[in-house]
Amino acid sequence: MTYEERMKWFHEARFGIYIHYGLYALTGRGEWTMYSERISPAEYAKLADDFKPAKGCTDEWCELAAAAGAKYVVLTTRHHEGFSLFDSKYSNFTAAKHGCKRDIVAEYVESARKFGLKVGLYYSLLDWRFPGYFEPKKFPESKDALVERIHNQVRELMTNYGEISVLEYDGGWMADLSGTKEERIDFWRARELNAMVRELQPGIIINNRSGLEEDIDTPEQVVKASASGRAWESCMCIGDSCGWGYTRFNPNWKSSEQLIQYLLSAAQGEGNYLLNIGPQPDGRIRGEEHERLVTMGNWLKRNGEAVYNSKRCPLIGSSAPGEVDLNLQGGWTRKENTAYWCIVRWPGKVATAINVGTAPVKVTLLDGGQEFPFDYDAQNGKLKVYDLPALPPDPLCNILKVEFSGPVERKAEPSLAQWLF
Ligand code: FHN
Repeated sequence: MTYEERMKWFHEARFGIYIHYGLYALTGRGEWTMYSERISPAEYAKLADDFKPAKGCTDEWCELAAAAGAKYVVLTTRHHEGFSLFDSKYSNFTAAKHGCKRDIVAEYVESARKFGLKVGLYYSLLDWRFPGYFEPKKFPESKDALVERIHNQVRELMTNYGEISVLEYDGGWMADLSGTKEERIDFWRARELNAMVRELQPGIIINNRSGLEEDIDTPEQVVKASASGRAWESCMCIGDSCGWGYTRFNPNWKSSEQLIQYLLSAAQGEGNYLLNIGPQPDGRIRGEEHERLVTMGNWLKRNGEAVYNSKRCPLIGSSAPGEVDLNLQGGWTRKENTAYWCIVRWPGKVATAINVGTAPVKVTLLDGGQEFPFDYDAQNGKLKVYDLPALPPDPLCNILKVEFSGPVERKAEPSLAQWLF
């Protein structure tokens, strides 16, 4: 299967939901609690017998992800603290052997398929319970045991749960943040690991966090486009950046408007947006997250044409790496000779786009299809759309669909001061 064939669904999807759920949810202080409070593995393991996610919670996650308009989901099968949500021959510290005594990953993959979502699995390479992770020279046997463990568990994940579409490694850094890229690759035996993964799952997409570049870049908490031709996926929390796992008191919630803008920024850069939820100790989804995902899904029902399978657009305010920023009225996505003007700050009755290098033939509001008159000055590349509603038709974000007479081009500005004369 070629790279392009493997990536096709990913580019069509544009939007996924990340699910950080595990033993750490019981602390209510996030997925780094064990380390940030230096809780001993023996003390932390006492939580396991209280790990009892409500029956059907994986259905809730996946039904909400589908309602949000996401096309894939990614679940933390084992985070840094080492508790596996799946049954494993290589660990007793699992949800199948403690508390609920269920294979949550098995339930999750079934739910994802039930709701028509591609299945992604997250797996942390590091495991804080192994001294060999922190001091590999001092504890070489522990380091080797850790690496052997992750190879065996990744094999289990790639073997026991059907087709897996995305494998999101994490935790591939050295504890002291030392080491070259090649040293990290050697530490995890990443080439051998990923060869095994691709042997078992030929169509899988692997992220860039095992040390090897593999298929996708993964900017975190920011939307930063990779160069054209390189797939990428921005992952982000709804709350502030410290709360991937359930954090009970999390004051900074992004608004639905902001989340839609981040999704559009990703689409404008031909990338994906992987938005995280952190289910509560019982696996249920908290209101703040539920409300935003439903709002995003309702908006995407009306405007998804501008997002799904969208391409970069050369028009100003979008697309080229490093230039993805929503200028006064917003950036653009594109499909063939049609471009989608993502207007986040409604200009009122007249919308003006500059540096338009191709003649438009029709302008409509994507949601509802209402057509609007426009002027296009080929000389200076200015497009003015008239008779728009004075107030924003949609309070969240509005998309003007602009059909062009040919391939969409940006009109170069001969000089920076040219427009003054
Ligand atoms: O340390 C993890 C963190 O807990 C979270 O899982 C994020 C999600 O991509 N990854 C690491 C931080 O980069």
